Amino acid sequence: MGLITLKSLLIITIISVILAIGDTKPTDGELVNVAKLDMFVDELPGMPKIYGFEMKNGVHVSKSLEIGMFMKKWKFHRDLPATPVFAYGTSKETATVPGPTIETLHGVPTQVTWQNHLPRKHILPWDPTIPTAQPKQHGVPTVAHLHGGIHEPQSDGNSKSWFTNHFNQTGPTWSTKTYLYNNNQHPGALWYHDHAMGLTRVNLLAGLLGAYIIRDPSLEGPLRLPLDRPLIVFDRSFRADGSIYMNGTGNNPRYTLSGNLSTSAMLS
Ligand SMILES: [Cu+2]
Repeated sequence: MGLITLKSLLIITIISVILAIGDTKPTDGELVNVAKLDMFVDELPGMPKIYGFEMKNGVHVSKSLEIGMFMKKWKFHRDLPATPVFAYGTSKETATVPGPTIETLHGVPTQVTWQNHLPRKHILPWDPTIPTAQPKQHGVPTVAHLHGGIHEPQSDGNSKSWFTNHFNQTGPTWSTKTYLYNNNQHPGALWYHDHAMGLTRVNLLAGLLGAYIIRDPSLEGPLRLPLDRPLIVFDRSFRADGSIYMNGTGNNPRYTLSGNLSTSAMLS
C-alpha cells in the first residue's frame, strides 16, 4: 500500500516491537491458536492524531500537550474477547493501542505532560528477580521515553525517573512533570514508549507505545506523497479470555532474554 521511501520523509512508520516473553509453553491459561483466527477481517485502525504545535498570528508556535495512561479494554481482533490494556490518550475514552500519533513540526518545540492514571495493580506479572522500580505503596511505575529523540536529559524518560498515579510516588532521578521535545533534529518518524526501570517490556506489552512524527513541510511538500499513514507492527500472545499472555514464573534471567516468541503480529 503506497511506496515507502525513507528519504522522502515517509511518514510511514514501521516499528517492530520485540519483547521477551520467555517460554512458549503457557503455564497459566490456554493460549489462543492464532492460526485459527481469520486474517484481514478488521479494518486497519487509524490512531488519533495529536498536534504538538498550533498556529498563532500566522506563525507555528509551540504547544503543551497532556497525554495520559489509562487502563481499558481493547479489541485486537474481531473474534478475540476484548483485552485489558494500558493505553495512551487524552482521555480514557479516546486512549488507544498503539497510542495517539503525535505530529510535530521541525524547529517548533512540543511540551508533553505525561500523566499516569493507571490502577494500583499491574495487569501483567512483574519479575521480582531483576532490578525493578519499586514503589513503596501500590501503583504502576511509568515514564515515557521518546525513542530517537534528541533533547534535554531531564525530558528523556530515564528509567529511574518513573512515577505512579498522579505522581504519588516518583523514582530517584525524577525531576519534572513536563517534558520538552525540541524537534530540532532531522524530520522523520520516531516512537514513544514506556521506559520504567525493570518494567519496560511489561509496560510495552500492556500497550504503552505510539508514533511521534517530526515534519518539515519545506522538505515534504514538494514530494506530494499520495499516502501518509503511520504503521506500527507489534506482536502479542493471547489467552482464550482475550488477556495478554506473559510468562509469570520470574525465573531470572528468563525475562531478560530478548527475542520474540509471541504468537500474533498486529498492524495498526
Ligand atoms: Cu526506545
